[in-house]
Amino acid sequence: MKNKIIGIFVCILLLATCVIPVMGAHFLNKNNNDIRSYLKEIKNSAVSETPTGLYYTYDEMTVLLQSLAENHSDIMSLTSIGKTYEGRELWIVKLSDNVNQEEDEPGVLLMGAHHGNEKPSYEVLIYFIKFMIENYENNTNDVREVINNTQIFILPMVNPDGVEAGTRKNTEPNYGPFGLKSEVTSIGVDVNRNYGYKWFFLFFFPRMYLGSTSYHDTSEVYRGERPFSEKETQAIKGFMDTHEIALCITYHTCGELVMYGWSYTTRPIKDQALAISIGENITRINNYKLEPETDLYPTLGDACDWLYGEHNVLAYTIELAKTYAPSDPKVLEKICITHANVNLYVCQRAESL
Ligand code: 0X9
Ligand code: ZN
Repeated sequence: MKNKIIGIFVCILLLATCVIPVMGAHFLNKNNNDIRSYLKEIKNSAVSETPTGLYYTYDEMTVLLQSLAENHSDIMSLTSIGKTYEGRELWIVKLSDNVNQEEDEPGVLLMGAHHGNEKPSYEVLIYFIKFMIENYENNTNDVREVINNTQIFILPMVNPDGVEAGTRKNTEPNYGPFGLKSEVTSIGVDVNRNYGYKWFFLFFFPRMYLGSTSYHDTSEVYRGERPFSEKETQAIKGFMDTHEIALCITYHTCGELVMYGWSYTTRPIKDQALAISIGENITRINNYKLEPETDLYPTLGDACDWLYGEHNVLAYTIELAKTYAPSDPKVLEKICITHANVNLYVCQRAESL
């Protein structure tokens, strides 16, 4: 009996080791009231409707970013960090003084639209780029200071193919789970399940992540054939290999939440106190609820876990808005203004990390 148990245990171990590789502030020295009046001090640019509607399309965003980069080349650069399955460039904006040099200044990464059907998540970032440029030129002190002392990297659309298709997932065809089928079985991977940190935990703890990530390619939370199987996550991996980032916000919709810590476990991160303190200051600006990532649900392969686990980046998920894509321009404008100030705070806070 004892030998049988040992035998089973050895088999499980062997299976695991063989199968897996194959599957394979200075700002917030201010108190609350100061923050409110500080927000009023910042000049806000208006959300303007694009020719085709309230939200930018990928092409409209491309034209805008190219023209901003051309006209403000002293503080803004525009680079592509890769191409999507459908051939769209993954645009990353850098805002900083000496923008073409990699300086010894803290880096902040802001990302939107991991999920293509969550339009406010990129809209807030397009707005932020315009807000920073406008206020830099108007000599707004806080903005100038941040541009001069940090390096801000903004990837408004992580998943532009999904944005154009109006889908959560990207649009690359799947060939069954693990790509083992010879014909196309479904479309798309949830890009926010494809990062390589603890990705294999699903194999060990399937019940814990039931419904929040999946082997099944037809699922809305399909995690892909292997870690970093997707062009979007590969591009971000390549970017992170060559840049120093201290703080990150990745925007989603919806739920009005600011989330910190691990997604794969309820255990605290080693910088828990710092994560909560910065998170509290963010929620003082946007009045959202602060909670651990796992309160929404535990999951695997999301951007924040990988950024913190692999690169020590203090990373937050912000779920914007009450609905996926508000249609009232006033509602969207308020979200954009508020989160321009959230982003500004995060950049200022990065200076003293
Ligand atoms: O599931 C996601 O990727 C995000 N939520 S959404 O409704 N926009 O799909 C949350 C990602 C952060 N991870 C956890 N909170 N576990
Ligand atoms: Zn999302």
